[in-house]
Amino acid sequence: MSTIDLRSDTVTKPSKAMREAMANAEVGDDVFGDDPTVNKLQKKCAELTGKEAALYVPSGCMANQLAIKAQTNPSDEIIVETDSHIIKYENASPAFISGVQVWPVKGVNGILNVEDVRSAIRPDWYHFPKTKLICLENTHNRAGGTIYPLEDIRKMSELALSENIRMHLDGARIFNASVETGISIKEYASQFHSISFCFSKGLGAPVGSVLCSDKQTIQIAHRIRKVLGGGMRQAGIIAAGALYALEHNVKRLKDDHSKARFFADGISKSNKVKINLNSVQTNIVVFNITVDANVVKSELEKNGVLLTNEGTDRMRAVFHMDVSNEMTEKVVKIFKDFLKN
Ligand code: TLP
Repeated sequence: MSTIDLRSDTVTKPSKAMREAMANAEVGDDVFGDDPTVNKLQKKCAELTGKEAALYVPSGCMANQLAIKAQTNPSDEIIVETDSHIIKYENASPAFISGVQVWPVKGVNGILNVEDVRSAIRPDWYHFPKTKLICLENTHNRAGGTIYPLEDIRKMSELALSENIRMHLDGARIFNASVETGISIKEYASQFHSISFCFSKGLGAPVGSVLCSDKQTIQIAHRIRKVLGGGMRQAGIIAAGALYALEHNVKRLKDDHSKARFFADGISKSNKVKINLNSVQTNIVVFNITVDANVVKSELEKNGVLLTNEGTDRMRAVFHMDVSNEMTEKVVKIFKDFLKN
């Protein structure tokens, strides 16, 4: 029985063609700045986002944390959506690495209300930290892959500009947003001082993320990457996978969105599932369930289907290139059969 792994789009394995591109990559020592493939990737990402410079890093967490560290000082404050990856899944790194305080603001489906953010910005007073950075997430993972509307982003960046606050986008899955809306990566990135995105999620590369910003911010991030032990040597091998992903795996993300939609529609027919179908906008499906999610998870596992749960009533299924349409149909059937009993 083959496994259908819906735990994350991070589980994708490099295709044969991607592996070939990786095997044939020209390499050098990237800590000396000598790796031609890493340099090519960084140049391409800077162009793609319309930023001055880019830095290839091992993970999305590192990209976010470098962005925070490079744009704040210890004792500053950053505003981040309550359910964001930065708050939920990065081990309080803003406190640990940057010495900043995170001020969480609750959004709806991951989207922040500009007025809520306005009231969270600290007035200039010696008792208060300085608000230095606003971080948004697009698509929003925990909200179920929701797309941050460009109009809302624009309003936020106008506010940030007027308050002299910088803006960072955790764009781990920005390509999912871009293929779905038709809005270019450059257009999204233009509203932010820095943007990070991942090659190792829906794009199907085995390792790596990138941080794009102005030259000065990237220079600082480069030093901090070294501090954190993130300097990589012949990284061209993995960067070649990332380049391959940008060339071949972007448009196809739409297929993942269709599979997610098919799955969501299918399971929504069960009265044991509570799902907001409007939140299913890309490749992630987050839903509530009235049966103990731990039980659902282990029963599905027996049928070769892997999902994740948070607590006893919330589950997540993520669609990606290693899950075919047939597999998706099979999962819906297994799921419905299980819930019937
Ligand atoms: N998300 C992972 C887990 O960490 C939850 C997943 O399976 O979805 N930003 C966002 C929005 C992310 O979803 C993730 C990873 C990251 C950053 C961090 O990327 P990595 O795992 O490369 O450090």
